[in-house]
Amino acid sequence: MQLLSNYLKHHDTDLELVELIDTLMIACKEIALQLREGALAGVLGTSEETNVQGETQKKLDIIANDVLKKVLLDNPLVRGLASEEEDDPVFGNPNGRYLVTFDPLDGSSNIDINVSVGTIFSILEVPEGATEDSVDMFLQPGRKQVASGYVLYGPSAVLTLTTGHGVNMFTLAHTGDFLLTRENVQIPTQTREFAINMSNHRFWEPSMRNYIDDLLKGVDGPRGKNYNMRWIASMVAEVHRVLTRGGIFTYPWDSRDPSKPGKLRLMYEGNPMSLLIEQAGGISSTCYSDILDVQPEHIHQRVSVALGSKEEVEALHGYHCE
Ligand code: AHM
Ligand code: MG
Repeated sequence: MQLLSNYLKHHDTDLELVELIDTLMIACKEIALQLREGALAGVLGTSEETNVQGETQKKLDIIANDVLKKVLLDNPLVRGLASEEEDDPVFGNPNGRYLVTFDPLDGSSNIDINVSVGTIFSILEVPEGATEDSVDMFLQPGRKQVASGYVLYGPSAVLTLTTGHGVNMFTLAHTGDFLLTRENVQIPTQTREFAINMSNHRFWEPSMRNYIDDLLKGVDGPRGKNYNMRWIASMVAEVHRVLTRGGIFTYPWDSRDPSKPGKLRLMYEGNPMSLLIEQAGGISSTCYSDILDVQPEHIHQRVSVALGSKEEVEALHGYHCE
């Protein structure tokens, strides 16, 4: 079995990018250890803090954010980072080549019930001529990402990574190394499995309601198949399932807060997951067009998400683009 860094080097990955990914994994191993200890380390429960989006932070949201921030800022390759848990970007070496955005602990409502969570990350290059540190340098469409991935902290810790040449999975071994366990992941083009928070049904657009209602009609409905449903409330775990056995995952716009395009965040969740899904042969969409083409206007911008098996996302498009 191949070590993460050896695998990347053997596949002609830029050596500085390999070093940056190794740095990210130092932080993720530390987060995995803290999660494993759970109540023993006193890390469960809620802090007194709220983040920039007004959400209450779990203690582990803050710990994971601090670990990532410290480890990344120690690496001179890092010009700046932006986190779901920070109000503003944080800048490092003015000559650094890379920008990193991350959701330190996605699905953190699952921490206290001991269900899977994950770290999601996206790597961009500093645009040419960006002499002044500014938030603007982060506002690049997802297609510009040079790498993205997540570490799922489940029964095992699994890194799923793309550097723009397919998707590979690496499992954290007891030695502390990430070892290649799945190469060139491909999402099945068809599926009978969907994931959506059904309790928001009454708040969706009519097109989304029609699509889901037709799935529920099963073999006698227009889609002609019986569908199964899953909802883990952890995007990392849902995307991991989609990459492993196919499916469609969606968190669409809803009318609970009409001013926001969706719940999930473009720079920390939408873009990194979309690159993985496209690299594995799936589609990742706002329900109307590719997420990777969205031009970000704000660092904490939200986005409507529908991703997964190619033919299923195309069917969903049919309902939205009639
Ligand atoms: P978080 O980044 O604050 O954890 O929020 C994102 C999570 C996703 O992982 C998941 O898909 C969604 O929120 C679950 O939302 P809901 O609470 O509506 O089930
Ligand atoms: Mg999240």
